[in-house]
Amino acid sequence: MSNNIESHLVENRVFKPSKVFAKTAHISSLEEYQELYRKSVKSPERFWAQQAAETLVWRKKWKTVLAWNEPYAQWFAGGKLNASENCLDRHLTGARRNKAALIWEGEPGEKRTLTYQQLHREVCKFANVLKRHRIQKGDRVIIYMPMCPEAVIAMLACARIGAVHSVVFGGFSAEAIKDRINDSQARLVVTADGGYRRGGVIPLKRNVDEALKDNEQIEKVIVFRRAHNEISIKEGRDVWWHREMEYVKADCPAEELDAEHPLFILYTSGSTGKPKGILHTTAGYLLGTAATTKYVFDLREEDIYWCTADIGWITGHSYIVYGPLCNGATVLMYEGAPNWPEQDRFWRLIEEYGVTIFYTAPTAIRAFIRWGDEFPNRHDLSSLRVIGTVGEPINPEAWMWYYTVIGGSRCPIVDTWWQTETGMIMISPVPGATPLKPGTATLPFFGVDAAVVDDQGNEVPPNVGGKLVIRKPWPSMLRTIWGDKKRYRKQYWSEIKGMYFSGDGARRDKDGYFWIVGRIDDVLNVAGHRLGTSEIESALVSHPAVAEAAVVGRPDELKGQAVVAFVTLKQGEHPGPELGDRLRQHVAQAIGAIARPDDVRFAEGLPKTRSGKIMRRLLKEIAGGGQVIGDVTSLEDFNVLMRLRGETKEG
Ligand code: 7RM
Repeated sequence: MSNNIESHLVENRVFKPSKVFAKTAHISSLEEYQELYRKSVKSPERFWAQQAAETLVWRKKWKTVLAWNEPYAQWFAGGKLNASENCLDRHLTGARRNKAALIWEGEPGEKRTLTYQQLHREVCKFANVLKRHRIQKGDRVIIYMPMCPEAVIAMLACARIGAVHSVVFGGFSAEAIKDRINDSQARLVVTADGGYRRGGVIPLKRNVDEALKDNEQIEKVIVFRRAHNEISIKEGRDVWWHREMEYVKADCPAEELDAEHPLFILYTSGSTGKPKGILHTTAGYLLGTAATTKYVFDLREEDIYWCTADIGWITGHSYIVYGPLCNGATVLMYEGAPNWPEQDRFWRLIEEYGVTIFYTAPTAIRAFIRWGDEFPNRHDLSSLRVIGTVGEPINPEAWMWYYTVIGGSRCPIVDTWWQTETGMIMISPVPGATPLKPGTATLPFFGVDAAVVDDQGNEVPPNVGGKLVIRKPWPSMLRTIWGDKKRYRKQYWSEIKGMYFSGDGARRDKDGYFWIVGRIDDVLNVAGHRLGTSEIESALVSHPAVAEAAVVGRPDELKGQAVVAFVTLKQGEHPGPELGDRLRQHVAQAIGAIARPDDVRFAEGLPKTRSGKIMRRLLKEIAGGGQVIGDVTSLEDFNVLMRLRGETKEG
């Protein structure tokens, strides 16, 4: 069994759903979840067909639920619908017409609310703007916008006419825009003059200008005026959003589209070089995101729902736009940074708007912990009823903090595991039903046949690590990598025969709960023991001095790999050899001597992607004493990398 990833960290805390919560929840007991789950994976097609009939509005019903020709899936073939109609028009016939769809706050403090009717009107108008510029069904449109309602309007306007949007995160550079324009062969870019972040203005239009140097392919750039910063306008190419909106009618019937019509391409940085354009299609994606939004967040008509992700990330697509709006929810959207003007901005927003559902990332939670409890403690957070996390494993100590300080020991935490590729949440508690344990995403969503397997595809016994796979197709799965079928098959469908391989390592405990141990590529091999990164990191974070930790392997003659830990400390803690020794000891005690770090290196920050994931690949290159040679375009803060390179060993 030496091939398997070992697991040594034990977590015994369990939090059962409260009776009060369960009473009104969509799914109100573990038995109910289990029964529904069992049926749903026994015949997923029946489950999803029933959901599709309940959840979506169709122009024409499908003929076949699933046509599966591995690795290509077609869901609801023969069916016709429109995603924008499902998110807007369907809500206009009753009381929801005047319900807030989007409540927006800009970083400087402006406030706007758009009802479903108002949002519908804006989307129709902007769809007509796109049509005026000869954008048609199937054309690709790049959206490079700040977090403001117009970003959502642009996405839904594309969906309305069958154009394929590709949102580029507003923090990405000109280089990244250029790559994505080239790969998608887009003809039009929607952007803004600028957007606010931590008191400054990000010059979005300037980045677009740079990306478009020597570019012949882009015919039009539509510029939304947000920050009033100075920009240059290229005659004939660049037009103002507000001017364009003056010329068009508010009437734009939604195109009737095939269930499998492409909805969007979203680029994710692969581990090497070229970004992958993940393609999602209409019906299956919408169904997966809508159903999970309803059950995982236990969504109700009166909720104020806030997901803090950027719209340029899959979490923004699925859980700010398509999932919530398809359900007719009220979505809060905030433009800026959590620490502007002070570190209590998020808590201020929750109090002011009475947010009931809050969804954020472990990286943010670890930052909140570092900043201190005084910031959330200044505010009344009692409106919250469900809180969630996504993006990385959440360390049990961070989970406990989130549970008590933010959730008031009252709100279930939904730790949601999924990927850009999966489109929807795949493994997560269902609040009201699933007993929670700090650090695990718990159990699969209905219709999701997730498993932990060895290299031959056999399920491994409880508490043995292996590869996290999905054994049956699901509606919101990616359909391909844009323009690269070969890579699609190789990356996801070749590792283990007949199964989708996620790239993650995991184990299941005796209750069947999934514990993500990290990316398979990051697994360490120490003297013949295969160790996932997340347990060692969690052990470090459980020390009171530690804010954040990342563990990587360094080549070692004796052991194969030595364990190197990069650690950032909480405010007021001081780095030094003595603390380094204490941390090494702490890990040995929590997990065992095999996991004791050989080096502890203190850092001011860790290199992260824009969505907050620690980039262990870079740390590995630094720990090995080598050059950082890989792709760094997705790195959030280049200075962090520079500082780390200059760091001397302290532990
Ligand atoms: C939604 C998103 C996907 C990768 C995935 C994991 C990691 C995400 C969790 C998690 C542990 C979680 N899409 N990941 N959620 N690991 N627990 N709840 O993040 O494409 O950007 O990343 O993120 O490694 O494979 S993503």
